[in-house]
Amino acid sequence: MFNLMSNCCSWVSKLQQPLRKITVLVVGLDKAGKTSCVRGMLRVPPGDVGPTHGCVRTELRVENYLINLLDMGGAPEVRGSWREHYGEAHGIIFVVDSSDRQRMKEVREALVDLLKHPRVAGKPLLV
Ligand SMILES: Nc1nc2c(ncn2[C@@H]2O[C@H](COP(=O)(O)OP(=O)(O)OP(=O)(O)O)[C@@H](O)[C@H]2O)c(=O)[nH]1
Ligand SMILES: [Mg+2]
Repeated sequence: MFNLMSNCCSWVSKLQQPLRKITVLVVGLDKAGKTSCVRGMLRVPPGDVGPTHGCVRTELRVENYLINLLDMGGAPEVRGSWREHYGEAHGIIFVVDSSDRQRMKEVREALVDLLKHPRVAGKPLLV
């Protein structure tokens, strides 16, 4: 009985908490699986996804968080545009296709480039 009351109180207090908005940037090489990961998080069936152009924004609600997911294109010629969003990102997901061993050097270069940016320093990073 005490547990039930305690669970109810914590549930009610969670409901009363204000919605917290955060922004998560999703980057990585082209065809790494960024859009597929985002679709997985949104519980959308995988399907056939083409290359992402620019920045695709979607919202995901997790408990009291409203997460603004920024899915970026990963082609070499558009990677420069990632940095336009480093400032607004609270955290970064760097997607790697670990089965694509031939591109590990390119992955390393893109990750090193990302990490040395001052607006990325100190922010949570999930690889
Ligand atoms: N076998 C397999 N295929 C996957 C997986 N994840 C993604 N794919 C396929 O790989 C291809 C590229 O996936 P995307 O999610 O579009 O990759 P992306 O990183 O968003 O690529 P860009 O938008 O071009 O930067 C698609 O054809 C997906 O269906 C996976 O876990 N396993
Ligand atoms: Mg994509």
